[in-house]
Amino acid sequence: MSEYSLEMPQRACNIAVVASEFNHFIVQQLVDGAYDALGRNGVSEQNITLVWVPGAYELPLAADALATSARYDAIIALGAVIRGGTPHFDYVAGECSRGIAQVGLMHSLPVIFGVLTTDDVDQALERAGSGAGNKGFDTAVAALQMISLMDRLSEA
Ligand code: INI
Repeated sequence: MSEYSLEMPQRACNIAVVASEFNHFIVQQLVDGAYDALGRNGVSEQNITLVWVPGAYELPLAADALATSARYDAIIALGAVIRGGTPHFDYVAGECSRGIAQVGLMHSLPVIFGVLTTDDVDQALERAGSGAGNKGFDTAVAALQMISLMDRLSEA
């Protein structure tokens, strides 16, 4: 029987973070959380590239360009889509999540979904806090775990 548990990579990793400017006051906290997790797990800031896009809808295209460059072991997409009174939320959140998944599958690369989709600002702030309650932190841990898994699966 083989089992692949969640582990951290045993090598230097290059990470791209793509973040949306829309709702910047929340997304900046997700970015800070991601940097915190990466730093705690031995990724130096020299090995992190941060790219800003206007809104969550633009995240997949930028992620695709970063993946095409073949310079990164994982891409972390961060954003905050907050429900308003119109169907706009559904289009932005839906296309963003679909596109991010597609980029990962097209490039066989961990492209991690760190986009908050919430009913209001308070729900978003709860998920962008310091320490354990920060989705950016969690997504960076997931990115590293996926890099390790992809390394081990490609060696198997
Ligand atoms: N973009 C977001 O990242 N979050 C939102 O909540 C949001 N809302 O609510 O409209 C949003 N819209 C902008 C969108 O992502 C694109 O940047 C824009 O439509 C241009 O393509």
